[in-house]
Amino acid sequence: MTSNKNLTKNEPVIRLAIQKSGRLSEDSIKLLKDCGIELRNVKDRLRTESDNFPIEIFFLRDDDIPQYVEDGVADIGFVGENVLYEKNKKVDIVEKLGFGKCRLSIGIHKSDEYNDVQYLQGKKIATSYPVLVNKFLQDNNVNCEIHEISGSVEIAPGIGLSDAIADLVSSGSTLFMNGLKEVETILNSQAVLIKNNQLSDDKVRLLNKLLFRIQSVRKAKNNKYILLNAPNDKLNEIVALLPGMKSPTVVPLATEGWSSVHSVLNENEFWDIIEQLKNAGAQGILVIPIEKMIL
Ligand code: PRT
Ligand code: ZN
Repeated sequence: MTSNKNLTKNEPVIRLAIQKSGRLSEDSIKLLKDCGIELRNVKDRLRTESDNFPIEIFFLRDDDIPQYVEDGVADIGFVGENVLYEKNKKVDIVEKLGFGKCRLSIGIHKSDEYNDVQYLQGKKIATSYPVLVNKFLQDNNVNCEIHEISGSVEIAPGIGLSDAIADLVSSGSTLFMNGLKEVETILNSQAVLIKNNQLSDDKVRLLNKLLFRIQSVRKAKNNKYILLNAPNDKLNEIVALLPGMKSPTVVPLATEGWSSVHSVLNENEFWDIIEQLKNAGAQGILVIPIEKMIL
């Protein structure tokens, strides 16, 4: 493999472990791309580099990522919290990444009556997450036998292997298709950036550089740029509704008595504020995605 062609020899490189193929792979690579990090041919590779950032990528099974980062074979990794907490490795969580969202939930036969976790007392539960499930059961003083299986957990009650399951759920359709209903959430999970807990100063500097980009990309995704026209006599009311990064920009329109107002809105408050802006007399509202946001 050739070295990063734009980088000087011996410059430190940060080694990032991501999932090779699975639900986190595409979003992991997309996040790096959004951060302006160009990767060489990522298909069917075990590792790759970037020509424009001192980073080396290792492609691994997600289950192995916490161990690799704990051992320092990789400096940092992108991995689901579900895997991280199940593996219980000594690594630090640096940042939530906002993708790979799911929950580890308990499912039981759709027709069974369920009041609380005591339902599980003396029963059998199938899961690929014995550590997390055991902790949940202990915290709730429930004595329930854990049957560990590595895949197709959702079929266990149907074939009489268990009374309940604990598995990852996102849309809920897998549970539904297997005649199960979701009754408890053990963990809400998303992909996180983890790091080895003894990184050198050089690596910390590179991590901070990457983190700064990730945070800018994520902030931009959660916000929208908004432009609107406002009659000058309603300007104060409209400006008061808009937060902006410092305060909204107001520029006069060619048409007498009107101004153009520019601002940034958070996704969560977006629809509420749009409604209020319309009611206050705003017109021609344009909403534009933001690519990067540096505060
Ligand atoms: O080969 P490797 O070990 O790397 O991959 P894997 O097969 O173990 O993992 P993969 O690719 O399936 O999932 C990787 C990570 O994606 C998980 O560890 C979670 O952090 C995250 N994630 C997010 C999910 C889901 N959503 C998800 N829905 N992982 C699995 N599922 C499965 C779930 O197990 C169930 O079978 O999807 C089904 C349920 O989905 P719904 O939409 O029907 O509810
Ligand atoms: Zn896995």
